[in-house]
Amino acid sequence: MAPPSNVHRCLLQFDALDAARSWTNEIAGWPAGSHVWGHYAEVTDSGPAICRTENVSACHGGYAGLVNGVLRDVAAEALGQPVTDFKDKINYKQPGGAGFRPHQDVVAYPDAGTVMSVLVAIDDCTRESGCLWLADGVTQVLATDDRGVVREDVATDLGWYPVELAAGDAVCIDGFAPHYSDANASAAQRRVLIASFSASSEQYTRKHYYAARRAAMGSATKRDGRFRISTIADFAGTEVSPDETASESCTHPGVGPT
Ligand SMILES: O=C(O)CCC(=O)C(=O)O
Repeated sequence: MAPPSNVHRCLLQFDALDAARSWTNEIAGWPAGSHVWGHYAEVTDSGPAICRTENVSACHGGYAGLVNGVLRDVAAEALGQPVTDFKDKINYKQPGGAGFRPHQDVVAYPDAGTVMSVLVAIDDCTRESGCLWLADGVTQVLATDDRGVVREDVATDLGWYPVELAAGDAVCIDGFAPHYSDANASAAQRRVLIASFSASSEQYTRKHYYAARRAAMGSATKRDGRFRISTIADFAGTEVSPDETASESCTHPGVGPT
């Protein structure tokens, strides 16, 4: 069967993939609470495990170059117009790490208009390790439940397909495309970088997104007292609330412009 047209096989190869792996190891080693935008852990059966670093490219030149280079080109081609990056993150999904409930990125990203995300596999993403599942053909916002994820009865009726990726492959996720993933039931880590872009004409910037994200997450936490790693409750795991978080500037090694 031909791969779906939104999949780019071997986008990163050889040295480029080795570099992304080594950058990811470097970033994973940042101390808890040292990154202003969030460097999060979750509870697993074998103890706390790193699950996400937000806004990686703000502090990492290698990833900043990748996001603003080949990933931007891929997103622009998918949208058929110039794009501007506004977000990126690494999801680590360690063995036993949780998955993500069905959601649409346009709902999760406050004030966003046109969204195209590019997910790059740093490790193999298989059904066992919790690859992405996508549903095509959705062009509007779907009904959500009180957690902001697609309502269960609506999600059940969608035509889901798994997107298994080898390390270095990438998949484009349109802002309306519902997606979810399962927990990592394998013994290997399943790390991905996801960079998100909007149409340049909309002038939706990284600064705007991260300020809106912070405000949305702050007011949600004030309401329910729960620490969270996302604006909506798409993450199916249990987040670990860090003892302290750098609030003005990052304190981890290798800090670039913040
Ligand atoms: O990493 C995954 O499996 C899913 C990612 C995702 O949907 C998200 O981070 O919003």
